[in-house]
Amino acid sequence: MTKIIFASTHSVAPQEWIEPLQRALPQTQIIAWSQKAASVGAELAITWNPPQNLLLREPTIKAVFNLGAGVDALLQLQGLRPDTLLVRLEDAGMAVQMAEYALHALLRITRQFRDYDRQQRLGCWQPLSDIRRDEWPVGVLGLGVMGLRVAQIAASFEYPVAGWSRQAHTVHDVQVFAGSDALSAFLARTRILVNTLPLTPQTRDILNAHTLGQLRPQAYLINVGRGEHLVDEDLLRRLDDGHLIGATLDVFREEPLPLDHPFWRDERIVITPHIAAASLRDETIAQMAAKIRCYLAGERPSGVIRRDLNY
Ligand code: OXD
Repeated sequence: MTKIIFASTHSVAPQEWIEPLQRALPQTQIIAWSQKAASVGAELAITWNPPQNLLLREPTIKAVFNLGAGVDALLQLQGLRPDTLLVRLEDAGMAVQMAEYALHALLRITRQFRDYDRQQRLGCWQPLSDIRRDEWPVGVLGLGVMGLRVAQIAASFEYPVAGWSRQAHTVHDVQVFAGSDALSAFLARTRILVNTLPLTPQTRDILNAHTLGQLRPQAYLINVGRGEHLVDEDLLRRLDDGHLIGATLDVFREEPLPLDHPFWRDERIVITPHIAAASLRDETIAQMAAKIRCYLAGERPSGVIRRDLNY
């Protein structure tokens, strides 16, 4: 019987995941990771932000199935071999949440709800200027499942939308900029920047004083990728010099965001605790079980990470 280790440093109640997974995969034995236990001889792992020593303690693991879309934590596992298969969650209800989150942040700025909140506190009845969509070009960094959905929802609300991705492709109503040579042109036409990129050595620190400074004046940042994409001090610098008017951040270099971090007290920044797109339990379990069944049948599941690209 195939042994699968379930290792999630985020799950307070792993049994809530293990029991339905076990029902969906009766031909396997799913065992909860315990930091103190000895190796169980697992062949597969189901993980979310797993402990760093997972693969050192379970060297027989051949494939790791990730309960989220971003696999940056898996790529940092000690003892990761080039032939270990890494499989990520695909959409499973996350893309619509991501689009909803980005749209909410976008509308809050462009429809001036932030200003109406302030006015209400002052008892002030004052219609502000009408929206001009051409003044709010939206740019989405990354056109994977999440980025595409964000770009499409913004386009459906008639904002001018562009996307930046590694490879050129055609997306209805979205101007696509491809490759590093096109990044400056993409940034120069963008005022609302939404980051949905995967975290790789190439994208780490991509949101820095230089790139943020290339955006249109009075720009706004929405970061739903990873905290390590953003150089925190550079965002504050660009807010202080007025080039950016604000930011909505869902992800941070350190999570939970430390209480003494300046972002907490900055009125220009909206903070949420990494909730933009949650892995919904039922959808996630159904998809993961299907991928594992496919793998056990000797086939290649979808969502395998290309190790040359790190996503
Ligand atoms: C993910 C996430 O990668 O929620 O799925 O951050």
